[in-house]
Amino acid sequence: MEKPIIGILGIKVEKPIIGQKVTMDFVNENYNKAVIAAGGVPFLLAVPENPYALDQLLEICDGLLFPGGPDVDPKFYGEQPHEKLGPVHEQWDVFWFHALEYARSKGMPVLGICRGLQLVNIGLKGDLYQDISESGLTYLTHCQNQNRDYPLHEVKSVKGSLFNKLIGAESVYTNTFHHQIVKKVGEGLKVTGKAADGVVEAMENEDGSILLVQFHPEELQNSVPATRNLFKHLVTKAAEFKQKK
Ligand SMILES: [Mn+2]
Repeated sequence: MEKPIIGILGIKVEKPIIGQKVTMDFVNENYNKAVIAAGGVPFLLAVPENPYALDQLLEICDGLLFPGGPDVDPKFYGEQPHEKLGPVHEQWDVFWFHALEYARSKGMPVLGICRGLQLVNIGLKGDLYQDISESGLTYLTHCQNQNRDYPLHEVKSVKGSLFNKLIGAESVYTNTFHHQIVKKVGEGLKVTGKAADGVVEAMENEDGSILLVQFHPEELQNSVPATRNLFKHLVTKAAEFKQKK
């Protein structure tokens, strides 16, 4: 059987090439590696100028991965920018929201990581604290100085949840690279993993077609092998979706 295709939502980076700035469509290679290791075929969905022009590409996909990246523009949850808001890119957000709507309309499975968790939560009518300092839940660091594969803080899972099943334990140590956190949980989502200070670290929907984590499993594939199961779950769901297409 052919492997399922996992569309990975892209962002853009600027790099100097022979002395001139060039804008490039970008995905961290560790997402590609993790999808391949899980048995999927990764496919970069580069942000197009017209966010609605690429449905033919979305049709090719069997699952979507919403990776990490910059903050989401707070206008999408009805807020003005907080002083600690990072750089935002409305065009990228609109494309990602459109891809999410497309996936939801077809029942295509979704894995959201960091920015991906945050954007999917907003897309499902949740919102965020624009900076963790707004929340009053500040006694742990959520932006580590350690290497990206270093598991720094604990995430406790909810018994009986998909997240609990996938990590195969009551809790798991993860990395942490975020300054924004979930405030209102989106419709149809439940919180299934939390840090010791109460910060939301994992969410999922009823049938497991949406799985969201605030940490970065793509960087933990070797240091915390249980995180491989998050990608395996996406690929398994995508294979089911592909068969029913
Ligand atoms: Mn964290």
